[in-house]
Amino acid sequence: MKQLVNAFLAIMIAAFALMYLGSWMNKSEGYSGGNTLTIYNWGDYIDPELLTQFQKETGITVIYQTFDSNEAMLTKIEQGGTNFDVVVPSDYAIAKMKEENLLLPIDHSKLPNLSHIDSRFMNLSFDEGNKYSVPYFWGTVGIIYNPELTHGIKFDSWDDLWDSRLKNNIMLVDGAREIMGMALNSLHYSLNDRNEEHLQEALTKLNKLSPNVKAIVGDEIKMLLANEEAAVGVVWSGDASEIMDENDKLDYVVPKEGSNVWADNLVIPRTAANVEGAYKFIDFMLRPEVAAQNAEYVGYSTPNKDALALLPEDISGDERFYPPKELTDKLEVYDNLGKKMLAHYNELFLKFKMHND
Ligand code: N2P
Repeated sequence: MKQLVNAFLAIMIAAFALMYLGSWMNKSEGYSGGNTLTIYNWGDYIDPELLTQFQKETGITVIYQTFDSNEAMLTKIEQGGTNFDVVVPSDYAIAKMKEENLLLPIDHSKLPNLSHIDSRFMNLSFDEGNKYSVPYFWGTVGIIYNPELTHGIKFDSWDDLWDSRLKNNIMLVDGAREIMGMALNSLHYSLNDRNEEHLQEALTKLNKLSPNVKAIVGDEIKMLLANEEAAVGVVWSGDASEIMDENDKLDYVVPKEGSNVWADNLVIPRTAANVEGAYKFIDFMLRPEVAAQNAEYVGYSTPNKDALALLPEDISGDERFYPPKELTDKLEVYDNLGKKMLAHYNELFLKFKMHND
């Protein structure tokens, strides 16, 4: 028994010593625990070198967490108990967060580098005057395909995906809005349609796609398509550009029935713990050299005009990933459908996913 008590005491002493050492080490960095910045971003959506550079320049320690859909991010922030300093939602998610009073207004005077953003990407309907959000990346949703494996199909229409020759050969991005939107667009409805009959029609049509669907996947979709695990994918434009960097046989199109044009922006949640740090980080990401390096690394399209000017012509001149305004004006932005309708879209997408299992 005595031995047991001694062992217990030894463990307690060791634990206290470790706790003391931990707090001493924090202090010895010269910053209190407050000098950290917590970022919540999509997976594969930043060049990690830039985080290192930011930490070196500012002495701020970055804590970095990722999500793979707006829905997952929204659920987490709506639940409360988080203290992210910078988050990267898409357009409709920003509208929803504004409505729910989850965001801090942005003081433009603290962001001198905001002047580098192309006016085309400022003042968009989800956040007029950019009161709460700062452009980060933008793009479309479309079809990536391998011409050698797809029987000469052009993929200029969403309906091409239902071609029976593509059996078990398509991968879909795991996003409720993206896949419901694709089905609605294929039926010539808006990707923001709220009509129950149209939504059920979209689900029925999606279920008919199941024989062709090999998998519904997150960020791994890039690796899988580059390795030719499937001949076709429905993906975000920037993922397509990354895949095509790995495997130049592939091509990317936005089908003629229309699709989604989206904008991901940096925001500061109301519960942020380090607002000054958040401004420093956002302004850092807006620097043309930083934004250009980031765009080259992640493969997505930058809204930063002075960064674009720094990119090689084969990137900035590629209209598949930098479509002109006349073209994107014909595409749709996701509306904030409201809590109930968004949940309904999620539920229909889940039904389709279960149909695929
Ligand atoms: C990056 C995801 C991009 C999100 N992995 C498109 N809104």
